[in-house]
Amino acid sequence: SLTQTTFIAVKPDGVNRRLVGKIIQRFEEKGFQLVAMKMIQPPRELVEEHYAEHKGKGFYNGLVDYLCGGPVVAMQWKGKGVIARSRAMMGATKDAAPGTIRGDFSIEVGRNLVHGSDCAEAAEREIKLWFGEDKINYEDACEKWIYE
Ligand code: YYY
Ligand code: MG
Repeated sequence: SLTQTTFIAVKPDGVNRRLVGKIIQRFEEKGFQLVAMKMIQPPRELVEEHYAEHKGKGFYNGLVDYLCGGPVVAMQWKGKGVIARSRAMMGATKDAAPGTIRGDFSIEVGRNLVHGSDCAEAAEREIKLWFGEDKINYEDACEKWIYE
């Protein structure tokens, strides 16, 4: 539905490589609506909670170090099917296809630039974790040109 909202984050490699603008532009051009955004150097506990599902895996500690290793641009994007559609736009976790954000701008799985919630439950959990209630519900003035 139109009211679906997802959590998207540009990871520290994306910020340091000056790709924040390009990544935001992809979601803007698609027609999704930006409803919250902040830059944060995330505390370790936040990242551990965010990636709790991966705790104990071989890549977990490196993953947490990577996310904590610089600023993250945390965002909420709203739109029809935004959770699945933004995942498709990001590309697969490993060996993402050309044309996707990861496929066009990254090589390694551990430097894959962006995070996006993988289902509605994850989106709700991640938004609460990173933003609490903080978002702006403003009228989308071009909605009728994006949706039938
Ligand atoms: O949701 P997504 O980011 O595409 O992948 P996940 O399977 O949730 O893994 C989270 C994160 O962990 C991934 O973006 C990179 C890293 N990672 C890794 O470094 N090595 C792996 N074999 C799998 C995942
Ligand atoms: Mg994931």
